[in-house]
Amino acid sequence: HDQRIAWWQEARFGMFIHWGVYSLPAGEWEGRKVSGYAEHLMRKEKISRADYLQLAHRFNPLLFNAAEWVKQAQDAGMKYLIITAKHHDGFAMYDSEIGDFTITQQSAFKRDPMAELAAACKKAGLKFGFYYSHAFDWEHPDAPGNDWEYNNPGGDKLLHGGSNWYDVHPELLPKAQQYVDQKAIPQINELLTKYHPDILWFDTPHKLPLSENIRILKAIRETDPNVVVNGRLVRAAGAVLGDYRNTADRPAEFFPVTGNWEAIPTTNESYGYHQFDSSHKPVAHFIRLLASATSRGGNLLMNIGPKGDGAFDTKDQNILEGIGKWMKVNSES
Ligand code: JFZ
Repeated sequence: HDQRIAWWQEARFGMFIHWGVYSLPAGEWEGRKVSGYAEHLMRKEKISRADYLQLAHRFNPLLFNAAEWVKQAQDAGMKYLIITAKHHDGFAMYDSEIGDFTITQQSAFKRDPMAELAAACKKAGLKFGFYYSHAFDWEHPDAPGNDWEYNNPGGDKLLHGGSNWYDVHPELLPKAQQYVDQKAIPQINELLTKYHPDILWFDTPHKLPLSENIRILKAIRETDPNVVVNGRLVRAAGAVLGDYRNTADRPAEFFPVTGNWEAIPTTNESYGYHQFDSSHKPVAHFIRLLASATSRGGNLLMNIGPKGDGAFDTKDQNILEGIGKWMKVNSES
């Protein structure tokens, strides 16, 4: 563990990127604004797998340029980059051979942006990794979370016992296990063996029972004992079984002062690009967070949401540039 996490402890500042099919509608559905997290559009609007695929077919981010993204991260002083290889919608933003819900098979773009980013990061000496939604998967017929099309447990409804569904309805567990065996573990193995990421970032562990999360962690360690794993893969009675723990996006006053930890503030109120959310915080806010995190021994993984055309939002860009200017003035080298 100590060796595995050494680079991460030095890194201090990283770029978190939420980018997917949802970046195209960007908080709008059937002519209406959809507030909150833009990356939750499929769940909020109860969009069917077939309708979501229509969006995927239109996804064609021709302005995407991996080297340019990496440059913007490094110019802001960031030392690592983590991007959504698969968010809760279940759509693989890389060339996956598991299933057909993938960017290479379904989008007009056809390219593999994760491969391009992995290569660009490696070339530039930026640590690189993936966000992978291991629990929530709204396209897979057996996975937790989709209660509008499949009536699966783990969704919004209190049907099946809400977030403790596996305690209330253990008979539904084999279905979720089937998803873990058929999609989650094989895709995580693909990501590890095809792209050799430095870090994997997981989320919403409460959608699966502890035993499933531990099974996934074991599979990861078997495939690649050196990959750093965040604290939101397995959470058991306050304990963290990953390499470090994550805080919620809270004010600096509540940052921890001990252990390995990471905060994940986003520039506005959404992680994925939201065309109607202009609540971006000023540059000074992020510099303060960074100073506070660093002084308490933690890392700041600042999120931005690139647009559906592959360009960064100018509001995000301005924040990154502002931080970069401060970094330049205040760094020794
Ligand atoms: C989750 C996701 O649902 C969201 O789309 C995004 O990916 C974000 C980074 O993670 O949302 C969360 C999860 C946990 C907390 C807040 C938002 N939390 O612990 O406060």
